[in-house]
Amino acid sequence: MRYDIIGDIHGHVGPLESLLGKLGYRKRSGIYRLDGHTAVFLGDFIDRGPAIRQTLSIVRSMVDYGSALAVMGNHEFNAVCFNTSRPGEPHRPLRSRTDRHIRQHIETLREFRRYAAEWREYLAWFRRLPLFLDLGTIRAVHAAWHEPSLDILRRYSDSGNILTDELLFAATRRGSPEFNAIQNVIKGVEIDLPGAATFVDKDGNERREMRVRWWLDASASTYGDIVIPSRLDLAALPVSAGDAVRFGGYRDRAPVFVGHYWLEEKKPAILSPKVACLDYSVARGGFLVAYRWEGEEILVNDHFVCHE
Ligand SMILES: [Mn+2]
Repeated sequence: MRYDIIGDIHGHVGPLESLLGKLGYRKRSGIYRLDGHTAVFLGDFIDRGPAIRQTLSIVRSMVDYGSALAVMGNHEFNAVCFNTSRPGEPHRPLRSRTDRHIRQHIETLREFRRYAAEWREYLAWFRRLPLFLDLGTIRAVHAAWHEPSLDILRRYSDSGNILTDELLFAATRRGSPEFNAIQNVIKGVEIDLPGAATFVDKDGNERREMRVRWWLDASASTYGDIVIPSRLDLAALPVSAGDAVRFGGYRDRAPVFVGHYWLEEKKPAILSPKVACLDYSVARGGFLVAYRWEGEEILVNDHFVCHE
């Protein structure tokens, strides 16, 4: 089986159809497919973009038909939490409705304003998306293949790593092992910045945690080496012993594909011989990117395909 792994779409249906076409998928009876190939979507179908309903319709029809697989992104997880309350507390959604959370989700809410039943159906479908996929020959997860976290999630479901009610409620209690596991796997492994250092994220929010390059093999020596994105003012700052940031790297046989990191390079490149990120910021003027996997254990740069 060949896999075509596809990064974060965020409602950009034009690039999605153009990329599927470029990969050779054709619409038959309304569903994109290509014999001998399975598409693997890495999550983050919704929010930000101009055509979220159409994007969901294409992705879901392919998954239902069997021409694609999909994992859950942090935007789908957040949508489930935004629209679900704890039992007995109907007015307290699992994700608080702050301005920041509404802003992140507003395009989806707008598009589905007049399609409430359809939106509820998609929320139920999100709940059935695996949190990560181990296909034997390759692995797919939205942000990080972090074994200790995956082990925590595996306890909840022996049938595909689904967000069960029990896991959902545990994972939305800040500080619980399940909360941290979901954070690591679908939002990215983060560290606190040293001292009073902060940075401003792409939405203009000031943060004091940063995502780290979990796939790195060597133990890192400066914060500039380990954080995403690289920051000049952190580049020379040595990692403190107290932080004890050590990277086991990723060395398993099966390559891992992730989305999530809003990469900005004009030419996609592997992160390591075993890890590739396919999020090249289509929702910010970048590209929708796929990787055509043909059986290789060591990933290669000429297997990336851009939507234009
Ligand atoms: Mn994401």
